Amino acid sequence: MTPDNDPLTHLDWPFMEPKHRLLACELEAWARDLRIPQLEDHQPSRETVDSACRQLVKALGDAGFLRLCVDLGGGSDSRLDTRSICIAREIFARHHALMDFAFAMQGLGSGAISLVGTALQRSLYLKDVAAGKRIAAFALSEPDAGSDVGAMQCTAERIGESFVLNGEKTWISNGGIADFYVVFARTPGSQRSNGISAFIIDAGTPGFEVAERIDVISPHPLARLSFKGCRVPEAQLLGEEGGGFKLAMQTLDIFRTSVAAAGLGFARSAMNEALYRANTRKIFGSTLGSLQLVQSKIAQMACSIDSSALQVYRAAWLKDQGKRVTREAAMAKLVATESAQIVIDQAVQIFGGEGVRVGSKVEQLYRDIRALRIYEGATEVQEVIIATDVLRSAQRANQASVSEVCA
Ligand code: COS
Repeated sequence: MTPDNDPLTHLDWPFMEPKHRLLACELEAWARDLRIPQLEDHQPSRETVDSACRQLVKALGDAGFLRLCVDLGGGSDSRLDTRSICIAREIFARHHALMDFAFAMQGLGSGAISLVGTALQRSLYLKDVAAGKRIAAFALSEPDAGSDVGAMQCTAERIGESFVLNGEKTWISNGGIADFYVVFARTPGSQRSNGISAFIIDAGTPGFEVAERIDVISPHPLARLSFKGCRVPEAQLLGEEGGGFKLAMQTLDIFRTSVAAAGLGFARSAMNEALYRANTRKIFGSTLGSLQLVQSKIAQMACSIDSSALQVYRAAWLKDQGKRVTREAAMAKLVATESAQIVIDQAVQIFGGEGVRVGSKVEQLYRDIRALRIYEGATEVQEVIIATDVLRSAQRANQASVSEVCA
């Protein structure tokens, strides 16, 4: 990384507190010094990726950083400091996509337990997740229910004091290496967002199996899961029976902003690479950076990065004030991931042929960013969420004039 583009200046913005700068410096030093040889492999096998993730989770747990995304306290989401989660994801993503992944999935996978877990569930699962001793996964999507969560078909039928699950989940991050999965399933016969409940299902529970491992362009553990007569005791029900849809949305409200932060981290990494290239590559008797067409790209990239950072930390700060941030989190995710894709593409362009060489940093980033525009709510879903909220606010505003609001 070049020293001329300080990626921590935004920590002086009023969204932040002194503790955030301290945290960022600690995370930065840790991420820089961590040595996991498998992370250097540019075309890793599935086994290499699994092993790297396990080591990362353990290292993050040993360092105490997983406590940032796991609420060991009393069950209110306000205990999770969203700005700290975002700072961590931004820094980790700038160093390595899998470092960010390992951190984020411990948070997302256990997020619903942090929000509504009973004292017993919290003590059985959260401590180990925070210590990096158990790997967590969030199982919401299905083959025919990705963006449209309400179309979910996986069922959970209550039989006495147990629930029996039947169906499938897919695109489940950490699938195959997780020790437990937070699985969403519906009461047979229920419709749309009604009747969906959440369950904690341990790996190895009879009737549950990892049906298929899925390989993707930015490798990380991912799988399709199958449930056939999978019986779990009532004690594994998470939150209220039928409260699963809102619980999933509330979990996503916290972590969507952090996906935006990861996009920001990838963009910063691409920017650093592009700046180094622009300042050192000789062309037409000078450097690449002296060409105005390259300067135009650098200017656009710098604007995009600052715009994304503003959106990310506005949403994170609002969440930390205890506000509902459905709209702001969706805006941050949309802006930061879409613009990171463009920033990285521009960096590849600045590198020319070297930018598409397998194993170059910008080539890796080009693959790493793509999924962020799809997972935890595709860009199009964020647009629906934002537009619905804006339209609703406009209807409310029709009833209250601006002068009334300002009075
Ligand atoms: N927090 C709390 N409650 C929420 C909520 C949120 N963020 N979003 C929706 N709800 C509530 C609504 O208020 C509504 O409650 P009532 O029935 O009491 O009125 C209920 O949940 C249903 O909401 P809605 O009608 O908006 O649901 P839709 O079926 O129209 O779906 C979208 C809404 C598209 C936003 C939802 O399906 C979604 O987020 N999809 C993307 C899913 C996703 O991110 N998948 C990736 C999986 S993880 S990799």
